[in-house]
Amino acid sequence: MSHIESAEVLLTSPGRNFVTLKITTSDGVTGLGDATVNGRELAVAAYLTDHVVPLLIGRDPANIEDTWQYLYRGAYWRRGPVTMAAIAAVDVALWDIKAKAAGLPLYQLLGGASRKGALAYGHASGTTVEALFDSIRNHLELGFRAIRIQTGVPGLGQVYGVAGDQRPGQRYDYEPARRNVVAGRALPVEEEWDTSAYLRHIPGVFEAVRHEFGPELPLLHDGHHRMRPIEAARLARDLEPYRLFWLEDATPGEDQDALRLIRQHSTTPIAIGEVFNTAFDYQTLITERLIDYVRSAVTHTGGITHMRKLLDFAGLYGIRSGMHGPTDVSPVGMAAALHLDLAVHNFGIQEYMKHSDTTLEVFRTSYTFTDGLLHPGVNPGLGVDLDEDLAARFEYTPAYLPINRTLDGTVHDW
Ligand code: CS2
Ligand code: MG
Repeated sequence: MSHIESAEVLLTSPGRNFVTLKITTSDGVTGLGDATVNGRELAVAAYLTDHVVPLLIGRDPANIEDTWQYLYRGAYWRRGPVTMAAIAAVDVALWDIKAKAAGLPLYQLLGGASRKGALAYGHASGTTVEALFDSIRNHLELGFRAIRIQTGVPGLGQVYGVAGDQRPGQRYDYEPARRNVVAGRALPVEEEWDTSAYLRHIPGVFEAVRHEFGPELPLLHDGHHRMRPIEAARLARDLEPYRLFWLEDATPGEDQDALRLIRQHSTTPIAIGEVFNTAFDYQTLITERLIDYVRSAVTHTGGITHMRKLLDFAGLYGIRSGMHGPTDVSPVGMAAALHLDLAVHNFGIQEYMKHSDTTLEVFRTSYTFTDGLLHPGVNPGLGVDLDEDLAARFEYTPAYLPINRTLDGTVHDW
């Protein structure tokens, strides 16, 4: 019987920090899993190294479900982003191994392809509406067929989701956790926020974009958990004329009941879940049909094994996938998402932002983006190789996501 011979936790920072688990079997097959939790990387690395890797050595790599249950149910202290990202990394690495051993791309083990490719949405943004238009045009030229739009808010400085204004053809990273050194210590950057100003501004932005780009382009928007339930309900209603593909994370993620209030007031489709980490976080939302899209990432939600269950559960209620895919999900996590996207019936859309050239030199991927559709490629396994020598040259650097404060200085959800 083949067994797990070693499992290594690799930290690298080719432009931003990533945590990768590499499992090697006694047959010499290797598998990769992404364990990156943006701004909290070392916590997952320590959980893996100190509490998970010692349990893996000697196990049969083929028994993925049993290993999942062993790490989840067997831990007593369950759930949470750190634990679930660690389990996800093990799970994805084992699926990578199983598919490589079978000589098949992973999606074939998940039931095969249900579509030609996964519709991707890109992030257009601008500090002004004019800059946003340029960014939308840029994304259309890059081939995107669905676009998320975010803008600056008059009177506020740096706002979430708005990269610097873009030049045509330019690739940009947005909101990486930032390194901000104050008196020798890395501290989070602080941003300011005013929900009333945001709510006054956004409907006009959508009106202008629909006027310029027409009614057909699928448009998405992210509220980044910043509104109170009644504010979110009002925004969802105000945006109805612009027929959004979705309004994402309108209210803080912990409060499942808040989504009920939005539903009572609006037919704008609702997406949530990038900060969730188990199917249990969705129980009320799915069974009461309070959302339309599940936003979890494979990396943060227990891997392929758990995401597949979550998506099958959502599918029973007509709810579709919209997996999280910012650049803080590594190319390994993105590849895992794409295999699931291709296989599940209730796929909706996939978030996609190309990683930097440096990241893609360290992680060599086989996925493609053509005519707005992503495809995981047909190489056996996940289709991602890690150049470990190159990875070792990019040392981990502490960085935080920003902290948010309202204009009177009160800490607000970022
Ligand atoms: C965002 C994320 O992609 C999204 O929709 O909300 O970029 C999120 O801010 C980051 O993943 C945080 O690390
Ligand atoms: Mg989001």
